[in-house]
Amino acid sequence: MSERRFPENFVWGAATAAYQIEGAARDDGRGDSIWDTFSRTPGKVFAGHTGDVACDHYHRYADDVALMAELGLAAYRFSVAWPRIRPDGTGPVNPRGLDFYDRLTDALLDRGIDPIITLYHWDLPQTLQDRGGWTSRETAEHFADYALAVHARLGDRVHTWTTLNEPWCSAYLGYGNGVHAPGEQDAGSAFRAVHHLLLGHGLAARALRAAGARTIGITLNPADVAPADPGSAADAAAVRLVDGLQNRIFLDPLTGAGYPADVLEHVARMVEPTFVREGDEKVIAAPLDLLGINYYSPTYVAGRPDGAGSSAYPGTEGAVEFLPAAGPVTEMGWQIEPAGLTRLLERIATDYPGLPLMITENGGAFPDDTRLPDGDGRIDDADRIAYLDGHLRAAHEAISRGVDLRGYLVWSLLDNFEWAEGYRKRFGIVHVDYLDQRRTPKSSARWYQEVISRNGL
Ligand code: PNW
Repeated sequence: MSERRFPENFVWGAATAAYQIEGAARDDGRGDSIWDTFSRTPGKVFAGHTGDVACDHYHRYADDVALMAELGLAAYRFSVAWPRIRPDGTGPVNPRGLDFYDRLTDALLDRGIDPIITLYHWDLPQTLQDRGGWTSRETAEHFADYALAVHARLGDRVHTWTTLNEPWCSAYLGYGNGVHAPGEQDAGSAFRAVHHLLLGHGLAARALRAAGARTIGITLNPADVAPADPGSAADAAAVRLVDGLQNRIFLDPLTGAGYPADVLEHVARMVEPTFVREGDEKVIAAPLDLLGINYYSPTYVAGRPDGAGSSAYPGTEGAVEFLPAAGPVTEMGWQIEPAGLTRLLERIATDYPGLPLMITENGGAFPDDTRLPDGDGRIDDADRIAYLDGHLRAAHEAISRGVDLRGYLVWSLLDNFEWAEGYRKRFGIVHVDYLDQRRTPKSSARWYQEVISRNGL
């Protein structure tokens, strides 16, 4: 196979999220988040797993940073836990919570690793949920205040700030189908949440800019949506609908075009969109320096005029069918199709020109738990290497077609708390033994180390 080199200064890194790795759920004045409440509610998370201990990264961050340095990472994307910074969501800042991220930031910089902060990776303070959470407009304002508090402490050293991780998941899985915290199931709530998340992003981006932040972005999980049957008009309509509800509902307002008319029409069938106030779209369109893209799998849809489909999208019940994966899948059941990443990157670069892109998550869960370290401590995750290799080739292909792709962050550095799946799904390039917290780099970590050192495949 021919060699593929990445552009000079291409950023190689790894990503995690606070609730998935930190543990220390009650340390140093941290308040509860909606994920604490949700995971402690029987029946919500596989086998009753919680993030109480997770990878104990809160206490082991120094070793984890040493591991990142060993792998040669240039950047590390982590999230800040809002309930550590403002345990009640709105009240006084908890300096001990900020101290942790201060130590982590310094440890990274000491090793020459660039910190990329995500301000919200799904752990809303429970007290704010008690007041409506993201269905409530005030949450957007509190989010901007919280963002400023983090920036005030870390802004002298951290230069890349992303506001939200995957607001699609927060809104549709959290408030629409209830698979994620806070577990609400209401289409209207899901759309209120979309708007207030975007508004929170815009208010935070504006505040961060005024405070001097250099690079401001947001991470989405846009989908490469394709029809089951390219010749079917019903499938084409389903593609348009899902593209609207997953991609354009976020990307259009973020880039200044406002909400798409067809999407607003769909929303209005479930809830009167009076929560969209005059001037909001201008706030949401705050200038972006970076768009983070999380990609795992392609999306194939079919229209079901008979109403017999099944769908996670609020208000599409019955009208859309998501096709079961064809071909190889990861342990999540997600279809493996690297070409979908090329298509997605090209589409975004074409329809939303001028936005620097970064792959802020890509990776796969594979059944490593059946391959615990053997005598010589090796975990040969050849399937993960094949997945990553294929997607890096796909990313390289997009670059060669002119896409302004600045970096790639693998999901994830460590095996961790995979939300509703608990610890049974492992995405790490580093194995975590949850009994003794031992870290063991898998073969994929060594492979990635090689890729980084050669800046190519
Ligand atoms: C993303 N879906 O989550 C998150 O950003 C990570 O925290 C997570 O661990 C990773 O991907 C792997 O799941 C998603 O159901 C969760 O479509 C669910 C979906 C998509 C993304």
